[in-house]
Amino acid sequence: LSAGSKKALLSLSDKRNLDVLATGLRELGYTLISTGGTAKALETAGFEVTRVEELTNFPEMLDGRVKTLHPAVHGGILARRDLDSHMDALDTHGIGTIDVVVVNLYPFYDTVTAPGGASFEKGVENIDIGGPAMIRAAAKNHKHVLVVVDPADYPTVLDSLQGELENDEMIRRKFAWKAFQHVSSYDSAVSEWFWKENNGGKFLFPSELTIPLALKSSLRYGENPHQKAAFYVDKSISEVDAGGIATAVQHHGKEMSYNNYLDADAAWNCVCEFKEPTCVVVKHTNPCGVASRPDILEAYRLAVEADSISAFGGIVAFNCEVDEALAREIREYIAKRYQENQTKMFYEIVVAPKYTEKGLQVLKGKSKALRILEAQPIKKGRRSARQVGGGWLVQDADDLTPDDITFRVGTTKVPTEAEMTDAKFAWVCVKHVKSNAIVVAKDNSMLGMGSGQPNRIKSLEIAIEKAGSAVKGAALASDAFFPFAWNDAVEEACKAGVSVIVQPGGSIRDQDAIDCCNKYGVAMVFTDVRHFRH
Ligand code: 93A
Repeated sequence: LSAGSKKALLSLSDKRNLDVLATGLRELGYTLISTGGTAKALETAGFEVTRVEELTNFPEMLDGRVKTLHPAVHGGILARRDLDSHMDALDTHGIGTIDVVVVNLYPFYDTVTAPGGASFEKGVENIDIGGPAMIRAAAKNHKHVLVVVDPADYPTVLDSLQGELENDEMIRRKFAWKAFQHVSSYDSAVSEWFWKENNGGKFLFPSELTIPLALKSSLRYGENPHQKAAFYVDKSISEVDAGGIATAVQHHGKEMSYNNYLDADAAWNCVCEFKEPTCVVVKHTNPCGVASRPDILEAYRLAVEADSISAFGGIVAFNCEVDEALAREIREYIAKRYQENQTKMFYEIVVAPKYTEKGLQVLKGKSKALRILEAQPIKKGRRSARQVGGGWLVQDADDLTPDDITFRVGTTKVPTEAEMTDAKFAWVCVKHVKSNAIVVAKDNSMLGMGSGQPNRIKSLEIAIEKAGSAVKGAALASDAFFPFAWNDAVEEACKAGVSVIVQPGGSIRDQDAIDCCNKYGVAMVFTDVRHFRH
């Protein structure tokens, strides 16, 4: 092992993106040092590797329980390069410095949560000891050693190892912070698992209502400037798999605020419901425009037009790539309402799963402010938590989609195929609107919505008013049942001219609602599932 060359120690259970990392490190002149499995994977991929055993002059022993727990490894990581006494000690013992440490840990979560479960012994065997020791050592000595725990960071890491970034202490501190977080959430999962096992309980994590949290960032302030705030991420699923707004990459724009995160989350969760190319516009956590079209440009225009006044200053989400044409449309589109004074639309955030290079460039444009997020769909089976005075309410996320439920026709009039499609579209939208929620939709576009009113009929009136003349022949969805029909919400919807109403049912007056629809020749479809969003 040549004394002069820079060295990177790689010990990885999750070997994703290993070739990207190894290629980059080799190009930068690093010698690769690895533990057994990682070394084998590197050799198979054609890389030259030094095995840890060659450093320690010790074989990996005790079935791998002792691989890297050795002064030749930990001395090489922990030595202060700025202290002669440390460097002399390395010399005396023939130990070389290690400059980059890339480790991810035994898959403890995945093992103990695997379908069918795992034995206690198997859980114990998957508690990583040597990995966290190296991560903590490298993070402690971050001034001299770059520590990496997340395969998603490899491209950034490679950038940070060259040019003027190479010795940027703040970058190194950021990686060290992430490393300590990684180890601490790993250990809290282990301790929680022991607690459950000791108490005879099954470790149901992550479907059980336990959320291990790790600080992601502090925020400038909370909902209002006088409230301090921070953002914590749910560590129950590895960061690479988690998806959702917490793991979104911000390509551009002002720092994300507390309210930005809330709104971006609402927009992203809603747009991810749709399979067709879809655009969702959100204002204050409520979707005010939703449209699906094969042509995403058209979907975008329709989503904005649905309520162009509210769209101003809103969040725009897409479930498909933003290319140059779409980016131009986002920047240039002037909604009808603003045509007179030629005001362009202004948005707080654009969020999408992907951007072309040109698309990003156009979106960045002249505006420094626009926040551009790249997010991945959130995994099903997560939990949501809300705070109440002195405690937290935790529940499974509302993951139900139209594919999971049966749409049961209750009226004489059976909806046409197109009307049923409209009903389902409205039903998906209404799930994302605050209760009491009413949505009017047609042809895969939301035409109007009423949200957050303490009185269902008020929400309905607002939705119908927003839809205007387009309400005729449209579908109307209600997040919960109608307590009254005659002279109330159902009759008002019928009189407004909707063709189909979709609702969960379950009221003692469901029959009134059906009778009322029958009188007006409107179809009523029951879902037997409620979508409250309080
Ligand atoms: O069993 S350990 O706790 N003892 C160790 O000394 C040790 N050193 C690295 N686990 C240890 N590791 C872990 O092995 C790493 O954290 C990594 O997850 C894994 C990589 O092993 P391999 O390269 O053989 O696949």
